[in-house]
Amino acid sequence: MRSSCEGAHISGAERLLDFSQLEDAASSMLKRALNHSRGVPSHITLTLEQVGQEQLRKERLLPLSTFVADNWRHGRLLAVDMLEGLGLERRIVKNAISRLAAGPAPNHEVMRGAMLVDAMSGERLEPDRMRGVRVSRMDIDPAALPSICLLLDSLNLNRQRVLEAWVLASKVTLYPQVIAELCWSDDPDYQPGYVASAQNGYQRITHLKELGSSIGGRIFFVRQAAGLTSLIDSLQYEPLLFREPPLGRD
Ligand code: WAQ
Ligand code: MG
Repeated sequence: MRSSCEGAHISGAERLLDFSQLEDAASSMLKRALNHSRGVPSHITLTLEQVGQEQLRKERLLPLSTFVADNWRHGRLLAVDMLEGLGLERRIVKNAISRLAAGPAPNHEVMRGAMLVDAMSGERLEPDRMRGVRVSRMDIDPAALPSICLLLDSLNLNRQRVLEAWVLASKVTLYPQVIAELCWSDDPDYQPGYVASAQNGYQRITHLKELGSSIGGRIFFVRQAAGLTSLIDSLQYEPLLFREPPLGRD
């Protein structure tokens, strides 16, 4: 689903579901589009595409952890430190964050998809700078949903938003070209965000932006332009279902 108002992005969401769930999911997507803190849409698009079972890949969610930051400035410093700890250059990380915070699209609005940033040069790599790269075709494996909800319950995090971001980050960081993802929401009432990486998992940070700001987005730090087309293709089209994170860490 994606929704917009006079061309400006309001919200979006993607699912990967069995036929039997399509009606209910379409109805809840519509409800979601119509009741959003970023505003009332003038356009809503629902796209449904068939994916063959034989293409379906199953993987595990990233281990999840939460870091408390007193405020968004502290949270961003923490994020920069985490990204630097993954081998990224501090200057490149800070510059990418500034661009996200200023509104990543050329008109300084939010993008529908993510920024792709070359980890070596800091260069923006997404082919369409208005749109960004939108990750799709991922969900929780229905067989694993009850235990994943229990796990989130035990952490007091059983919310659709957390589940969806966790799934998205678990898909993005599966590809070896991606070193890390940084995200915070564009919803004015939601301050948490995360740094995700195959190395350190899904690391939530309780405050990554000021309350009331409608500027948010995602940055994928990638190894280099080589293989970029196939990476973007996989992010957009490879169907993936996720099961519980590996035991031993939470
Ligand atoms: N693919 C690429 N980029 C996306 C996608 C996607 N499927 N969905 C959203 N984005 C980008 C887009 O630029 C949005 O403006 C931005 O991310 C924010 O999207 O553990 O709610 O759906 O507490 O507002 C993270 C923390 C919440 C969750 C993220 O993002 C937690 C969130 P939102
Ligand atoms: Mg949003």
